[in-house]
Amino acid sequence: MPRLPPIVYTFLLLIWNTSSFSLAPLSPRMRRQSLAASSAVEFTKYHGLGNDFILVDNRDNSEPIMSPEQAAKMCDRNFGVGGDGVIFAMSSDEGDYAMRIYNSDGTEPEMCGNGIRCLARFLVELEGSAGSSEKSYSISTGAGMIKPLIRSDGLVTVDMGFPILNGPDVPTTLAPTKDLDGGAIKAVVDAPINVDGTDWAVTCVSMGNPHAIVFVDDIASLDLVKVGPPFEVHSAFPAKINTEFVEVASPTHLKMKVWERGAGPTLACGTGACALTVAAILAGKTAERKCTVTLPGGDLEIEWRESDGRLFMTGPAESVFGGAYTP
Ligand code: ZDR
Repeated sequence: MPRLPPIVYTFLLLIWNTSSFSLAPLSPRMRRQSLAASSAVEFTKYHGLGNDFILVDNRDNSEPIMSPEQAAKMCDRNFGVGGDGVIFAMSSDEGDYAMRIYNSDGTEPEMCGNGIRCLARFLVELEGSAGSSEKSYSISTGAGMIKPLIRSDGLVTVDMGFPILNGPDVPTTLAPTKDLDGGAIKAVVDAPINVDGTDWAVTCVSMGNPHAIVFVDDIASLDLVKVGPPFEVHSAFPAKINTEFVEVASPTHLKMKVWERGAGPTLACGTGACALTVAAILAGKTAERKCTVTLPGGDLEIEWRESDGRLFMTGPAESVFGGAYTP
């Protein structure tokens, strides 16, 4: 090999030392070795309809191996890996696994619908059991036990459990407008709210994490970046709020834009798609229990099952790349 001038070696060394992560098409085994050598955090990047997450194998630790601040830095799209959140695959006594997630601002939500589809695909990869057969998991989350099923066509159907409709439990301080279950549940449906000087009507639904749903006539003309932020921090939502703006295109087709708590405008929101389907039924916008929800990043199929009230979400989850990141 020809000798290179010393300046070239210095330059190469400098690049090696200053790069905070490397894109690595490495096998999981090779990546494990490089983690041990450098104490970098291995990750795999996934997305569900463009709602993108950094997945970390955290099965050997009872707490996430990164702090919320480190996760927020890792999510930075210019100075880090880039993502709407970091998801930690944890071991669990109650379910097959547990999920913890930090939003891109470092806050910790209870649940993430798109993220749990990604987590299911990540677990199959970690277990080395990827194949064409179906695979289901029970995952312990801040919103209870959630059950994703990887179908043989690669899509993931998630049993998202039951929506929480009692206003104070969402939580919201807005006055309830609708009695459900013979008055046992006081729901906030199409309730008036003034946000930053504009009057809106909101329906509030929790999927473990809180959502406010606003029906609009024309989603295309909505200025999300202007109207989203003041909803997130409105005093009617003590835990802050994810806000979905929804146009009813037909009884079985709902179009949405989302401003997420702790993450801003994302391309998709699984818990939000479930929450808005429930809201559309409660607010009398549709009587259909099965709807296609079109999000900026693509479509999810949502069913609010009539027989038992459970919600099911079906959509894709794709792995994009893996690497090692030095916090
Ligand atoms: C909306 C979400 N991306 C999903 O797919 O369900 C969840 C992320 C968490 C959300 N930002 C929150 O509740 O703080």
